[in-house]
Amino acid sequence: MTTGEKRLTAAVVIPCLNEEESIGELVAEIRAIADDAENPVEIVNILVVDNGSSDSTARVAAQAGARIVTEPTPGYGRACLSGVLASGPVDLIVLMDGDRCDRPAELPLLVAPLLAGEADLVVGSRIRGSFEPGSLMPQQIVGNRVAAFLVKRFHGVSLTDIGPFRVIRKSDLMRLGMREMTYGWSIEMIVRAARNDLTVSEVPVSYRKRSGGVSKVSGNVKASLKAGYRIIMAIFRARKDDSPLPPDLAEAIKQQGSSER
Ligand SMILES: Nc1nc2c(ncn2[C@@H]2O[C@H](COP(=O)(O)OP(=O)(O)O)[C@@H](O)[C@H]2O)c(=O)[nH]1
Ligand SMILES: [Mg+2]
Repeated sequence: MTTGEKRLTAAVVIPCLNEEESIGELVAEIRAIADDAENPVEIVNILVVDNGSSDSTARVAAQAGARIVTEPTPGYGRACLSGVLASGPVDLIVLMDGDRCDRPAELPLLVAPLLAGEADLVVGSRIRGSFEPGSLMPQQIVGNRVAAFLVKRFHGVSLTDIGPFRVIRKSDLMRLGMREMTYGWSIEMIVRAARNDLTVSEVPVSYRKRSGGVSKVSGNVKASLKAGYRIIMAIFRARKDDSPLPPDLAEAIKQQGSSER
């Protein structure tokens, strides 16, 4: 990056449920790239969204320098949306999980297609990149392939993975009308982006084993089946706009509209 050039600002949103063993180090890794003047975007906010952790996730994350968003309603999607709504006036939203599987140091790779004007939503693909043995369960790989197949079939978007590490302009994300409150959130974003004529692309990323703690989804067969069902149903739901928007999102969109007029 050349000196004097204005960088886009970004907020990193991390949904977290009982991640006290990994969240401190993850926030430290993000702060390390945030302090790097060579980083192509300026990270102005690190938001850890906790809804119902029974461990010290919130305390550890706050001590590491994150802002804590406390969301009373449970759910992965609900947590992501609350983080986005609390992120303030930033250009970009970066999403990643709190188990330290995604690598913050790869953020420059993720944002490159967006900054080059080649993509509007960039998703990190662990399949095109790499993953440590045991970090992705077979059912996760297959489930994501099935979801990717349906997205290709319905919307012509070619992806190899539906990963959590991604970047999108906040203004674009706000107008997508995200409605999924649980694990359908990630696929919903892709389907709604495609329906809104945004360019969705993927870049290879590498994926680590979680640093500690317990998987809420892929490590458990029953939870995986349930999440898989929700993800597939979310693809079909995201093809329509017939369900009401979450009230806080509807209000934020209304306010954004009135301030733009
Ligand atoms: N706030 C919040 N975070 C969640 C919830 N469920 C999962 N997470 C977080 O979402 C991320 C993905 O969950 P994880 O258990 O790693 O699922 P896996 O990657 O499929 O094994 C982790 O950072 C979790 O802590 C939830 O209900 N609320
Ligand atoms: Mg995980």
